[in-house]
Amino acid sequence: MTTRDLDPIETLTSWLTDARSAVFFGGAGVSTASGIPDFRSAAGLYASQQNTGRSPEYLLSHDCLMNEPEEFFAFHRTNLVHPDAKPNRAHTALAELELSGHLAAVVTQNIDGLHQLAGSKTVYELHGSVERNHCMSRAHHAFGLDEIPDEPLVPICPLCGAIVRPDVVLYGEGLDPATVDASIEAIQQADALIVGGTSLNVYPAAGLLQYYPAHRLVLINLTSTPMDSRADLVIHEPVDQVLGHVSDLIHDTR
Ligand code: CNA
Repeated sequence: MTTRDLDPIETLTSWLTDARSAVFFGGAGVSTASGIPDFRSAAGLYASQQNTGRSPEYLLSHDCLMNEPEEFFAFHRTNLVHPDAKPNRAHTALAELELSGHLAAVVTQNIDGLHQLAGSKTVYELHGSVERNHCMSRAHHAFGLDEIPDEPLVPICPLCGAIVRPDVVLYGEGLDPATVDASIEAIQQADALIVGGTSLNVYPAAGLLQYYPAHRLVLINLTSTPMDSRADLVIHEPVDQVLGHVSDLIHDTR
């Protein structure tokens, strides 16, 4: 039987069963089932910010942090920090696929730390993580999410008085070169690339897909993306359900 005879779930299952170095490249849609809104869905942050006169791009920018830190931290705390969120089936399925030797790495645009919480070991966080924070003095004092000074509205380092900011790549800031290099290497060596829960609108992150040389490019997203026409398999279904189903099929039959 060829993959032409299989439905999309069976095809993905067969490709991931064969895979020894697959990479998952994901975005905010991976965490919507954990109750964290994405940016561009109807229920996302862009729609909810529409009437406030301030774009999420500005409120999450380096300029906003420097010029209006109170606005920056109010938006960041309310919309991007979700300490009670739990991994969903997408996160746990990817951890299972890594453990069973099919998946080499998760490359994520997310900043929520849920892949690690689910048990994934090799996770490249292109946009950083709200779990890590540091003060903006040369001393670079580090704080976990639980340790960030609460007051005043703008968190201040108790050791040196500088602002404590999240280790998140803001609009107007560059990506960490070591994380980009490691992501490119994993993508170049992948025997399947599964892209899920991302609109592929944010650059340079989305541009990393161009480094994938092989076939077996899979897109799992509720809505269409600019890469759909280049993919070998497109599934417009919830990524948590698709990956959960595929992981069940692979791990129940081993
Ligand atoms: P985006 O532009 O909001 O796109 C999300 C995509 O996911 C959309 O195309 C949706 O249709 C799709 N989607 C939503 N739910 C599901 C689902 N259950 N199954 C399948 N598809 C779904 O977000 P991107 O990640 O593409 O944009 C990158 C930004 C978003 C990064 O800078 C992130 O830091 C930022 N972000 C991250 C989080 C997080 O860490 N959880 C939350 C919100 C935004």
